[in-house]
Amino acid sequence: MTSLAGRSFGGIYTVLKTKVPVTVHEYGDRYCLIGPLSYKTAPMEVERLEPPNKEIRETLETMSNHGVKYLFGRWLIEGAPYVLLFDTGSVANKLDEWKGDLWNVAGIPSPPSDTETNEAILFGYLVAWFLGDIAGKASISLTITHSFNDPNHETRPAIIAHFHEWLAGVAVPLCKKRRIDVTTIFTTHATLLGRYLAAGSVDLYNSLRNFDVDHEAGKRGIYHRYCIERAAAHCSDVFTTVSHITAYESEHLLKRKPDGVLPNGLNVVKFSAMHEFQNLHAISKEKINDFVRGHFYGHYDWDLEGNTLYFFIAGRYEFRNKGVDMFVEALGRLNHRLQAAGSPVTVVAFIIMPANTHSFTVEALKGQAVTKQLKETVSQIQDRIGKRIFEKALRGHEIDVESLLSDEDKVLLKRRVFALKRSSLPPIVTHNIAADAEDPVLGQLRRLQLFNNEHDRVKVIFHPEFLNANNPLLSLDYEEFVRGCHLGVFPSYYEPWGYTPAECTVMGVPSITTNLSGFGCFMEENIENSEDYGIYIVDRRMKSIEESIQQLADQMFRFCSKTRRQRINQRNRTERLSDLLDWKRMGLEYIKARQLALRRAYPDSFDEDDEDLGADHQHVKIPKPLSAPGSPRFRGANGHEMPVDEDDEEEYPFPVIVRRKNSTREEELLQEGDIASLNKL
Ligand code: G6P
Ligand code: 1S3
Repeated sequence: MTSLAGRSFGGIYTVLKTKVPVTVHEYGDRYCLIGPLSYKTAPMEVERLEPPNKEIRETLETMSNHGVKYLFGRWLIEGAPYVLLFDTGSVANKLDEWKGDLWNVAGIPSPPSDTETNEAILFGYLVAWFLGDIAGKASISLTITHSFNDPNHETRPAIIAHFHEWLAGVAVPLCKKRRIDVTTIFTTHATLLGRYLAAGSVDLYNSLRNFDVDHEAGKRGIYHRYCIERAAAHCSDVFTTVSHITAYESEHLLKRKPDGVLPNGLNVVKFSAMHEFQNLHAISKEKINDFVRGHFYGHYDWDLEGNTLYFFIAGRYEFRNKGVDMFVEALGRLNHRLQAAGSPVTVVAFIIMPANTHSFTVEALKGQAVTKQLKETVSQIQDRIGKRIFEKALRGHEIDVESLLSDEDKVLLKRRVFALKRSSLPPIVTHNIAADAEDPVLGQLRRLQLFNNEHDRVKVIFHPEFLNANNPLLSLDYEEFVRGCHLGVFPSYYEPWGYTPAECTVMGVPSITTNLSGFGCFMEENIENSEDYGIYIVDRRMKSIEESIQQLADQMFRFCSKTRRQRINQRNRTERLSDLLDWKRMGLEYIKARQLALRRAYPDSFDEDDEDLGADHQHVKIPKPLSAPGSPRFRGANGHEMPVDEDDEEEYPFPVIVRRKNSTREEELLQEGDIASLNKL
């Protein structure tokens, strides 16, 4: 059974939603997700059903007799799992009683005014009530049966309750205190304190051992939340997190070393033909091109077809934690370097992060309107010219090119061209930002004078709203936009996992990440020379800030120096990594965690006493791709030589490298890069 916070907190929603198909594949209807009920979204997402299981029906009836409202049904997503959503508002009258109890049984305080914590308490008590009642029923049949090691051993039912994040964590200490017959797993996707500390000015990772955690949490007004998180970490049978970097952080900030790491996966949808994702890139890029033509009207004087690269950063607006500060700084340097090298390349860098705004700017809307008008006019004139040619040709007349454009057409065209003149530079932001003067992104763009001048080789567009295909400016969904871009740049400082570069990878879009992000570390551990596969990793751990910015600027510059052929080849390699991130593979770690939870709760049912989650077998990386003959170096307009990577040639399948003696089948497949077969093992 899985508990979830239900609302979308960053990528956690993605974890739970995308993991459903593999979990349903394993447990079928014995898998059920539990979350808080939102009357706004649930009717669209859940099909109401009578609980098919008698014990669940009885338990919910009892709860309902005590005033608890809930929705049981199927979550209408791939896998269609059962969900049980509790209306925390229906038990709001219990809040004081339960807060008092939480203090008495677990010593966890809760101030009156923190609504989020109050919600978490109500939800936690409802879940513990439900689990306690279900687990107490002698003939329970909604169970996750586990085949124990000994095939002759009588299988017995067990309930595994897996809790994600502190918001779902209150039930964990309650299960323990009440000795409810379930085994519990608690997964934290970040630590509360770590996120706060990182956003400040401390050197988080070098100071982790030294924080007075209670004091630091108290200073930030999150002591009570911290207590819930820490209690969940300590009271669970198995404690896990999403990456090694967050495991290290948890060990010092939550004072329990996680039993293992459960990295996040994705549902990888493979196209039947390899080139299809490349075609999608070209189609989506054309849509971005249209937007760019409109945005830069009057200043559009560069080669959009072959020499324009789209970079982007996207996510919640956390200036330092998500590394926007570093991205913008490095863009400033890239701009100078491209200019100095006389590069023909123009980079358009998008920052997609929601901020408080008062809608679109008039200038941004006008740009799209005047270009649209011009396009329509040209198309009408094209029609008229076509008719004229046809008529003349039909009558056997000579075609006089001069006369094809009528005087009216010429005037109309002139009017449209005049409308394209502008006295200002193309805007660096698409919306009116509420706190324009204090906005950190705008502040930094202004300080670096990244103003979209004609001589700038790096143009910037800050879009302070998430993307949507119905948006009048940039009419693309996020996925389409990512596909059309060339490079995602995510130089995060605090990133327990980081779905943005992972999503780029499965779409075959190269990206830049850091060795402070769970994803970056995972890729570093699994791939030799990850840059060859389009995964650039900035060292934010051992390098100074200045050195990291320089490294990021170098990586972007190197990317700009690639030929189209090299970019296409690199995208192919990036896309090949997607199997590595598939839940079919990542889900194996969840299976191990559940095994361990059962072993810990029911040790007598197991023969061995092997209590380990961390695989300590020899780790083999995906090797470097075959090196290919170097391509002719190309020179910038001023004759400077631009560096070119030696990765022109397609090389499929991945090279087979010499097998080591005694290597396991898994290692062999890894060495061959045959991740598809690896998943089937
Ligand atoms: C894909 C398409 C090609 C196109 C290329 C552009 O590979 O299949 O037809 O030429 O993208 O790549 P670029 O990196 O220049 O956007
Ligand atoms: C957290 O969400 P965030 O963006 O606040 O959980 C995500 C899912 O595990 C993870 O990808 C991300 O790094 C964390 O920070």
